[in-house]
Amino acid sequence: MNEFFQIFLNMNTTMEKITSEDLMKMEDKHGAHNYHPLGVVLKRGEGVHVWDVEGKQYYDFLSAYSAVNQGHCHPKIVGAMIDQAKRLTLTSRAFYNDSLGPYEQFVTNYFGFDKVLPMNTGAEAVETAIKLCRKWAYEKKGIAENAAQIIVCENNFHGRTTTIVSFSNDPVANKNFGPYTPGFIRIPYDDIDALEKALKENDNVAGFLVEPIQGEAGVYVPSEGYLHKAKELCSANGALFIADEVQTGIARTGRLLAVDHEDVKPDILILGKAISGGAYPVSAVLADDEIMNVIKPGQHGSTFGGNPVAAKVAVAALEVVKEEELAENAERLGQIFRREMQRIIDNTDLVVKVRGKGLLNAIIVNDTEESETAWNLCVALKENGLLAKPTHGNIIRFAPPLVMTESELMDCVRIIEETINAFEH
Ligand code: IF1
Repeated sequence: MNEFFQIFLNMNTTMEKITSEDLMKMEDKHGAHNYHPLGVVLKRGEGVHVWDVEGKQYYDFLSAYSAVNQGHCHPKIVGAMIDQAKRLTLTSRAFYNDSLGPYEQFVTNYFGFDKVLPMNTGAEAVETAIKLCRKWAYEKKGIAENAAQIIVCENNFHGRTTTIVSFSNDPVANKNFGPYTPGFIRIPYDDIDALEKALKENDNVAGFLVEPIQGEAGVYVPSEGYLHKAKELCSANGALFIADEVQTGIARTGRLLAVDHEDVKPDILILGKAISGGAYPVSAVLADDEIMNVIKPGQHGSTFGGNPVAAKVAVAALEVVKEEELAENAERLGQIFRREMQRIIDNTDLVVKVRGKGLLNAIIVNDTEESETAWNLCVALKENGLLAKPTHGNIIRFAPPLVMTESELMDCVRIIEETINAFEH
């Protein structure tokens, strides 16, 4: 037998013996400790399910933070990726490629904007929106150079770059990462008076950057009418309304976009995560010509942004959302889920509240933010075959893939109920 083949065989047999424990140790030893994962090592995914190294099956109730809305390894999305990967993966934007134009036409029609600026990650798209907003403010609104301000909200989460963590008020996210980028005004979320005051009291406001539902803050849904009024105030004061729909977008909350619940069209729309169904890092910034045309050649870009694989994957992922009516399913199953959680809450003192929209929901555990109760409950849920992650010590986010069926959802409700009832705290 060929020597190399023999080595390959040996490698394969050793690989097969590797346990979850070994793999966790490997990450702990060789990887930076910038995460604290739940103790499960996943090896395979299909639809609403994932399997660990030992073959145990779980329902995924995180969906990679709402990136896998279309379900794990959706055959249409993976198929599009493989086909394109075999033909052409990257040209850079120094040349045209035959996938980008069709994608740009498709995605702008899909969301109703003149133009798209393609990027890769959510944070990059947020950075792009900030740059676009500032440039628009200087060139169209006539704000003095370097004076533009962008209003943001308390407890925001928009990503991890230096500028984005500069306007976060979470010390975990920004302590010792200074000096911070200036030019941001932070106001309370879901407070329309605070927004009006900030717009009136500052002459140099370029825009208002907001999450339609605050994800990291604990799935905080603003009062009805907030987004609508916020957009009106922005328009009246000549400030751009910038919606970060990286997490809430693409059917997650029961509509294509979370702003659709209030018939709001953002001036700048930021998308990421599920625009690729979790198959590939794809993000996008959408705006009409009047805004987008302030960016000229050389002023912004990315080696991978708008690459042919990303373009094909995004078209397939967005087609799946419509073909499989994922927004409608999220809306319907979300109602059932919150009703069932409320029924459980009525019969336990461990959980006090459920909130959310569509299939972006959270339960609030009866303990302090500093407690480990939510974490321990997630460990118990994992043992019972359902994966979720706490946000803060007393909040658990529940965000399954949107391809879930009603009977699967009821099976998950049963797991959650049994876990809560058996949980000692
Ligand atoms: C991590 C949370 C979710 C986002 C919004 C931009 C980005 C995100 C509204 C940046 C990213 C993530 C990233 C993930 C944890 C996570 C998250 F818990 F922090 F809040 F989804 F729930 N805008 N959200 O939510 O996108 O650059 O990551 O592609 O591990 O940090 P990215």
